[in-house]
Amino acid sequence: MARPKIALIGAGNIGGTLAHLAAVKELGDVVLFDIADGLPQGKALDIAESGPSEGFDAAMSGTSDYADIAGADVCIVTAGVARKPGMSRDDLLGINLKVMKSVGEGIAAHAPDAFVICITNPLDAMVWALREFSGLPHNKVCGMAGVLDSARFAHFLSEEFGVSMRDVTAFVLGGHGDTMVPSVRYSTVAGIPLPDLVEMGWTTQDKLDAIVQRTRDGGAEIVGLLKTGSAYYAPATSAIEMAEAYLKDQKRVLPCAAYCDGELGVKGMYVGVPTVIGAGGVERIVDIKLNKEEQAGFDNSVNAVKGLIDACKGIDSSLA
Ligand code: A3D
Repeated sequence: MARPKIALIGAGNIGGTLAHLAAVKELGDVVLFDIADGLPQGKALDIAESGPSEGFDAAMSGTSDYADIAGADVCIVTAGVARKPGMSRDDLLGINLKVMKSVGEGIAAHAPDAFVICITNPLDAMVWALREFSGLPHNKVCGMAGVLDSARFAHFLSEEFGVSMRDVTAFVLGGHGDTMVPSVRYSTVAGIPLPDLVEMGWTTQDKLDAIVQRTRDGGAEIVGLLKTGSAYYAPATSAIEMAEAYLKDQKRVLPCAAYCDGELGVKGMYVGVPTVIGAGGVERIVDIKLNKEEQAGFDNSVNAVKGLIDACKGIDSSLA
């Protein structure tokens, strides 16, 4: 059987890291696409030259021609611009919307059967626009944010409790912005919910509240430290987890920006929800019941995403 083909649209910080991870994990042959002259070719060659030491079998190539992504099984989209200090994700909307148009058309023309994972910010609005521009089925287009936000939450929790990250299950839903909803009730250590751990004296409510806020600010914390761009190692790892779930039909239960058609009370838009990812793409949305407080936070987040989608419609009349 031929190796799967993975097209990475955008060969910047996340794109390059995605290519390296995909190669090392032998997920398939990788095509890096970017409009920057020489960048995708240079990164592809550099990674290919790490093959003999690492011992992976995966062909790497770089291109600025959409024809070269033909027949891709997975497309991961990072094309666009990233945040600099002082910018919110929403500040990127105007520029990245235009990029989503060209990327959506490129994927539709050359890789219409691919499973598409969008990472470009502002995530929930960009994945919606990318789906609209590409015309691909909703279950084959999704956004990566929840896996990353949950990983950040899990990392902070494992540090606080002094336990292995493998035993922490953290869960963040809603839009990928300041309004995201880290769910304390659905996050556990080896199945023990966080509120029980507060009662057991493992941490205090104040410390837990601070961790929830640090999770919401997780992207900004890294932007503030790097000063020249945003996070890329953990975002790339998160998207690779989703791509692997699709390519290996793992039926992973992962939070991602998925198209909701009534689930969790959301209709006709993308927002972070728990999903099952397998060979069918986003095969299912886990329609969990939220309590009053969680629902209020989630609704607030959904409204923020709605505002961004309306802004997209205002900028590009073909979306209205
Ligand atoms: P960066 O290193 O700037 O890479 C972006 C690449 O996109 C550059 O190499 C550009 O040349 C390329 N590009 C620009 N326009 C086009 C185009 N029309 N077609 C093809 N390529 C193009 O950024 P990055 O890799 O650090 O981040 C990429 C995106 O991911 C940004 O929008 C970030 O805000 C976003 N991001 C999202 C998350 C989430 O959790 C959702 C996390 C971190 C970053």
